[in-house]
Amino acid sequence: MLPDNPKYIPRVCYEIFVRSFCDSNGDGIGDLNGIISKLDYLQELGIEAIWLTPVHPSPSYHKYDLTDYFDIDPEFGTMEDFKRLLQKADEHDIAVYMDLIVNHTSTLHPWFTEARKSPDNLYRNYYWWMTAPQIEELGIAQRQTSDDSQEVYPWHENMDDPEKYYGLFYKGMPDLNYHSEELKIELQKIVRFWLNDVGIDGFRLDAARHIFPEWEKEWSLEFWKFFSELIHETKPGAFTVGEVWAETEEVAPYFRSLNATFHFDLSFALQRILIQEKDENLISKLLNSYELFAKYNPLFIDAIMLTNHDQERIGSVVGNNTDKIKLAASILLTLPGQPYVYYGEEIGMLGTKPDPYIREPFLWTDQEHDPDKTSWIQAEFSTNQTIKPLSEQKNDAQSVFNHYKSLIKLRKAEPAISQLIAPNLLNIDLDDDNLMCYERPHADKSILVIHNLSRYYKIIHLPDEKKYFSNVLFASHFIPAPVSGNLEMPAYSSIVLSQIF
Ligand SMILES: [Ca+2]
Ligand SMILES: [Ca+2]
Repeated sequence: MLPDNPKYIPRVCYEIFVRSFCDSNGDGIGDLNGIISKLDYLQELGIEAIWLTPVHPSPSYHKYDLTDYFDIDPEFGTMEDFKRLLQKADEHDIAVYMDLIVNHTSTLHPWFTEARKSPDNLYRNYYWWMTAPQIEELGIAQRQTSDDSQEVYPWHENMDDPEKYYGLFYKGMPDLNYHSEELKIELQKIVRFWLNDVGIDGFRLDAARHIFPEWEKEWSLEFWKFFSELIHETKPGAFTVGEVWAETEEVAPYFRSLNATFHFDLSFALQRILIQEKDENLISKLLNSYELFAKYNPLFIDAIMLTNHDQERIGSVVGNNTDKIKLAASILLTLPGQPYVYYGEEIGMLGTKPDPYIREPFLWTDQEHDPDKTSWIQAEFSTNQTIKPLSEQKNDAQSVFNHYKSLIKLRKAEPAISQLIAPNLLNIDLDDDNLMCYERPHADKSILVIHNLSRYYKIIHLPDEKKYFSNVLFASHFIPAPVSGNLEMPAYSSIVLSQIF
């Protein structure tokens, strides 16, 4: 069964790393009331849905290793705060998607503290256990690292237990085993609780391709079928967006059961294009991926992003070049799909790994002791010396913030750009690798987009059959309207054109 078509699909989304976004109570840690206080800001930016990184009780700063599926970590607030966030977000026409981690728990989750006690414990089969000879026989003692896990030895010792447990990401995150019918019943309770009792709008699904381990990979797709049916029974139209961190071919089958999946291949392609300042047939590759996705689900939604909380920030990828930071946004926000802006991208925040430094405090103002600013970590990359805070950018028409805001406004105003189902996209070849040009055809009003990816000044000659695109809807720099199809474009500039009616 295909997932239910959501009743309303947000056109521009925003990922919030909760700990770093906004602090409401002076402890230096971002929290739910902090997010509530910034809903006006998010609405001004044009955001229609927020994805919150995990909010459940957890011993870590990132909280991807949870100890309780039914509560809120006290560092972030209370269940009452969470419900108020949902209500206030709704008043701002912003949907809320919660990160749901079904692949693993913390070793401190009561299921695991029970399971590790003995092989005949009632919770033992919630996790994966094997003896060393069994692991050897299956040849699964070691694995190749992947973009989403650096773990080479996924089997971990449990004190003097003859069996080891499986933890794909690291020893503090034991993988759950959905061969257990009891565990599936627990999952049903979790999903019903958050969708119906609490009332969230959807889930971002963590580590979706790893639900079953590598030697039983085919079961992961079965699991999501079960999950999709569970959503259908619980709250039809609740939104699901999966983290399937893999190549497009491997991602596509997940559309059978999920509304959307994140497009990692596109994210890395965009980064390469920006670094190399050259196109690599991106539009043709995208069209191929759409064809593949549609085979599994004609209503597929391509969840697109420049980067997320697991990737180096786009500002650093492009060497903190403001023009290229804007160019990245111009491409993302004019391509088909459902864009996810990673918090801070809209002010050009920087950061490279290790992970905490791609998750630094949002810079709201230039006050040294801004009460909204989180301080759980000393920022190395995004400081008042390197980044203009939001308060300054708001008053600067040329700022990265106003660039994002204008593009999001344009996207929402133009159905050709924001069309989500059945992506409308045509490659226009301008015969120059430094340029990228595409059309977003639409019955009422088609749009033509051109980017100069390079440091060179370019004069562009539109093909004869596209010369009627002469009305400038948006330009990143001052770009005169094309005269008989000829157009001047400075370095790293973008222009969005329509017909003159
Ligand atoms: Ca706080
Ligand atoms: Ca797993």
